[in-house]
Amino acid sequence: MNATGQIPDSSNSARPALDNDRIRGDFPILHQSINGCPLAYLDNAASSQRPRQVLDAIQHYYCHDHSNVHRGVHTLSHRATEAYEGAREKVRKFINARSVTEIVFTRGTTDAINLVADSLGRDFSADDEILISHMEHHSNIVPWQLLCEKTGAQLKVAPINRQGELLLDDCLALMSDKTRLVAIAHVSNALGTINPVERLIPAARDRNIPVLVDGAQAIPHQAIDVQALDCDFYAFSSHKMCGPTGIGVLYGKQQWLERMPPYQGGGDMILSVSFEQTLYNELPYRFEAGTPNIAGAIGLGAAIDYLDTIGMASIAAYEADLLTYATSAISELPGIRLIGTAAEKAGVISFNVDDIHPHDLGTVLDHQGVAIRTGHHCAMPVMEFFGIPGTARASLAFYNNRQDIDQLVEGLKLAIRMFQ
Ligand code: C6P
Repeated sequence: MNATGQIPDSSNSARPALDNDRIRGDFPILHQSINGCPLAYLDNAASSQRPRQVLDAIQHYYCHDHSNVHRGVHTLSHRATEAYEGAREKVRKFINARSVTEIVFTRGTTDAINLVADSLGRDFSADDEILISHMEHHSNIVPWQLLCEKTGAQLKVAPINRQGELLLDDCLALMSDKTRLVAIAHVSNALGTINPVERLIPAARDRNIPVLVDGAQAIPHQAIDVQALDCDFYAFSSHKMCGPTGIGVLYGKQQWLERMPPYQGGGDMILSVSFEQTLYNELPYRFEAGTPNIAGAIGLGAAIDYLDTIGMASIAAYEADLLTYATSAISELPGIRLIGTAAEKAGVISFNVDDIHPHDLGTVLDHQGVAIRTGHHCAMPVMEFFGIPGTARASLAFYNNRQDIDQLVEGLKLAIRMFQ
């Protein structure tokens, strides 16, 4: 899409190679009827679906290998530990981190960001500032507001334009000696905008400011190389990348994690405990207090294996083509207003239709078997910027196809007829 929201005609262009039929066969949940219609699942930004390979890995673990990790001398505990740490290595390789010591398992993106806010932010003061953007998810706003309440630090917000793009120069101008952290979404969940983190991070680096990238909506759609990005922290959730819920990752550069105090105390995060003194464990265990989500990590590892067999480059190319097709088809409908028309976009299409409430659109679509999300998408400041209560949002994954989009468009036509 270009900056004005015009979609080039791609109907005759060669379609990227990805065996969509075979891939769809891996996802049992897709093969069902909803309200008498085939399911068109277009709510992937909220949570993706899991292939059989991930379900099998979790079942195999519970049927054969389950025990607690890092604790037992018996065979099952060894197996569980090996599988759990094997998953950590898969994550390391997937994002090209230097070392597994930089991979902390969390409950998800929200938990990862809260970890950084609680731990890195512990010595922030009233002289300090945290810089975010106007398009952040609440998970990358509220933890910083809580930190500001606790420490007196100030939250600065970089502006966006009417296309939903970050105003990079304004963002850079907000960086100062007071800025202790920049925290920014790689991809906006409400708009689909891909932020120019490759340009923002070096600029922050020049000013010695660490950067946390909220990668929740980027990691399912493109290859991520944290060393090439040179970000200080990268947070993401497994459930948006075909893995289980309740598990996610905080990547943190070793130099930062080493300096950060633990944020939760308990088992496994210690080397020794006495009433006089407790010695904390090494990285990354220092940040993983208590019995972790072992099956979740193993499922995430299986999801990574699965994505690797398809290839993130193929996924990105396939989804870009589908996004162009979908945006073009939706744009042609009467009364459509696209919210988020950035030049660089991932597979999210947010829109409104005349004054039809997004929830009404979502309900009519559900009756047609089409699952989308409606509302503010946990990004209320974005909605306020555009002067709307919410949007209808269709979000894509590599297992979607043009039939899903056609079903969405037919459902929207019906809704438009009903509410006219
Ligand atoms: N966005 C959506 O429908 P958790 O809930 O911790 O897995 O992810 C939080 C989160 C953080 N940042 C971004 C950019 C996100 O999109 C999300 C989750 C979902 O858009 C659920 S609200």
